[in-house]
Amino acid sequence: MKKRIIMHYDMDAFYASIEIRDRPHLKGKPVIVGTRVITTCNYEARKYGLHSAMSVAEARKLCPHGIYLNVDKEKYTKIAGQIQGLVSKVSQNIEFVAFDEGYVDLTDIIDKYESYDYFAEKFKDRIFKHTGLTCSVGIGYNKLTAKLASEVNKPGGFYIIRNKDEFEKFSIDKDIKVIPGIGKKTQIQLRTRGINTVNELRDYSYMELKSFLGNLKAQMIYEYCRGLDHRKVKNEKKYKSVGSEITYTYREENREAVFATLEEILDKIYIKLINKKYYAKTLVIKIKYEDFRTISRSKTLRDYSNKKEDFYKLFVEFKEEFIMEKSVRLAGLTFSNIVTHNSKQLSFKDADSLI
Ligand code: TTP
Ligand code: MG
Repeated sequence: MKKRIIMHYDMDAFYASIEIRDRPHLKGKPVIVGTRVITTCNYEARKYGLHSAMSVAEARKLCPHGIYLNVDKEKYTKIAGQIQGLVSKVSQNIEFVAFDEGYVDLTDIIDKYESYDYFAEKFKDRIFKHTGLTCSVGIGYNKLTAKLASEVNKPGGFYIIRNKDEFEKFSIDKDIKVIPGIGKKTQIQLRTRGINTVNELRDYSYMELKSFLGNLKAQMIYEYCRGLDHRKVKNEKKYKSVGSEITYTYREENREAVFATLEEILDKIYIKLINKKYYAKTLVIKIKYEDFRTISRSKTLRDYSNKKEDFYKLFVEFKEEFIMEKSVRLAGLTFSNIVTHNSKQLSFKDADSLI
């Protein structure tokens, strides 16, 4: 099997960086985003011991001169969608694991670049050029090593773990908590047995780990501490869309009637979009004529939206521009280019590389 090359990227202090980008006078100051609890804070604020999930009240005590901002999730969602769009132009073999991070399987495309370093730099430059935001990048031979690598030179840097030997060197003195799956509870179970570093963990056989961690956890940790990880980058080829269409039992000749139907469809699919907490960017119209010729046209907003009036505007443009050549047997509308509000995946077109 061909050796896999996986990249992990993670935006730096994501919400805080967006706010600073949009208000440049905040640059260099400790910036905290959160109402009651900190969602994130920039690296200046972290110097005061502030971190995600800390209460804002406590943060204000530690860092009274910090700039405290409310969360503008709608804005962050749009930018997350923009970033995911950029990433999906690198490859279709991508998996978005959170709002601001994801994996890209580079196995089949990395040869086009002169080196891993070059790719990592180019990727970061591209994100910065288009969004004004920095990210950290890790390249590894599986998801585990890519993820660990992206944390090494955070914020703004990159790191590469090329093979098992490099992983062993990299992890030799690392605390066990760097290994995914070793949370607070598992840390206690391990530390009480004197296991504090990844290297010490490697001294334990699978059977020994199993005796106190259980089968599943033991297997995962046994493999991870050796740099083994077989998880695939879950390809998000399936484009999300929300749409509906009707087939007339007769052939509709009246243009107004077709658009009246389409307007009802728009109402219907808009409700679906909202119920799913999706944001969309593109509206697609599909018409099948009596001779079965099918045409589709799309219109795209500048930004992701969940506002009825934005989509209605696109609909009105369709209505004004559309020339109905013949009577119609089917009419439909679809939202595409969708991003979910609460993170994760989406769907974007154009797969071609590059950076
Ligand atoms: P993270 O990637 O965990 O953090 P970050 O991007 O702010 O900082 P880092 O440089 O360490 O990567 O999370 C991404 C965004 O998700 C973050 O900006 C805010 C949001 N978030 C929450 O809303 N609640 C949380 O508990 C965490 C951890 C993040
Ligand atoms: Mg981040």
